Amino acid sequence: MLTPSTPGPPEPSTLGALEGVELRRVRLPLVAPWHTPIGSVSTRDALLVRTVFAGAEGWGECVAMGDPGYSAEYVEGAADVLRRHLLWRLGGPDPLPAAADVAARLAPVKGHPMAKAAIEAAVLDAECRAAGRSLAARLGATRSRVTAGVAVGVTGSVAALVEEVDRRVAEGYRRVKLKVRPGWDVEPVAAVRAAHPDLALQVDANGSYAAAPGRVLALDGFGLLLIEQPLADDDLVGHAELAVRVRTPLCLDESITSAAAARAALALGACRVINIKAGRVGGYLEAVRVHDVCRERGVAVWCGGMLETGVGRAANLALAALDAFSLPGDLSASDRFYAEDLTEPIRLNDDGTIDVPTGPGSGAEINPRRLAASTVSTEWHPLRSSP
Ligand code: SMG
Ligand code: MG
Repeated sequence: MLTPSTPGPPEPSTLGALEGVELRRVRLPLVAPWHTPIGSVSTRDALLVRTVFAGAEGWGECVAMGDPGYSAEYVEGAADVLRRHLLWRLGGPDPLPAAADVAARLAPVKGHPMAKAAIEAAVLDAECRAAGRSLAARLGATRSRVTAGVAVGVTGSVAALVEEVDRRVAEGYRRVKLKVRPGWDVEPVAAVRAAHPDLALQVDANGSYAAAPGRVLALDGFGLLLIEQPLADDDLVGHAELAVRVRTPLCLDESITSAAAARAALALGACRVINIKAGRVGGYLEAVRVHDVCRERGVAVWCGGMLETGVGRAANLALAALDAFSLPGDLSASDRFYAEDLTEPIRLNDDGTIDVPTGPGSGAEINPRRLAASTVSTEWHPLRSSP
């Protein structure tokens, strides 16, 4: 049996006390509007968390979207729960010992995994930077580069979709994910498959077949790698019933909110593949636990994306470098969504891979000019108790 990957031991603390946390709202225009079964986005309204310790600082990105369409969280709500209920739990007379303790400190607050994950990411980043160690090494990564994947939204016409897929393939992407919903499925998927017979192709429905599970069967004949989240988040039994009617593996995204949820889904036969997003499961450390559950069971996983800026994208690359991430993730280059990222741009290699950052922490190098130009607001929350 495979042994679970063990993240490295906690670093000896050169961090010092947590002085405070900055919440920073940024807005980045997308290179083109992004249309999905759950809404459209033309500007990424994101929330960054900066933890400032006496000895180091770190950044995390909250992946909540502007609207509560993907999950219950949304960026303004995440900022609110951070300021009212989460941040103070890291301060006070009993200083936070390490990133591994963040989840337990925040556990009295139910839900809000994306807000919690952003704090944990920022503490992990600071901890790794203080130790001169990469997040990838801290999480137990085994690869130095990962195969990229690109997600293509719902477009105005089938011809426009095929044109976009042609362009992505020409850019060097070897795996493409299409967004589908009832009415935008068989015809576009058939057209892309006809134009690219050998392309690694998969689809994501964001739960849009909940009212018509039988319609998913029409997607079974296109040699897809997987069909992602056809039914509602909480419908594990419905997914299990559908899974025995289709040959294409079902993959769950929204339904997998923790390692326990992953165990339940796999025990029920609700999916054969899992999309892991650190934000959705409450942090990178829980994401590693989801990975370990899948690894023990021989289940394929891949790293999802939430239109992250370079801050979150770099951390996702570290996660995707763990060994059970056997399928390409929604890990594209910075320029897939942003003409100018907040960080040094993440680039696609000629062979369709992206390098896993090796620098300290997440490896993201924030460009101060770009950060300042994208910032909408900042707030400082001091946490150090007076001596
Ligand atoms: O970052 O490449 C990306 C986006 C990938 O499709 C993507 N994400 O359900 O997997 C998903 C969506 C969620 C974000 S759109 C609201
Ligand atoms: Mg998805």
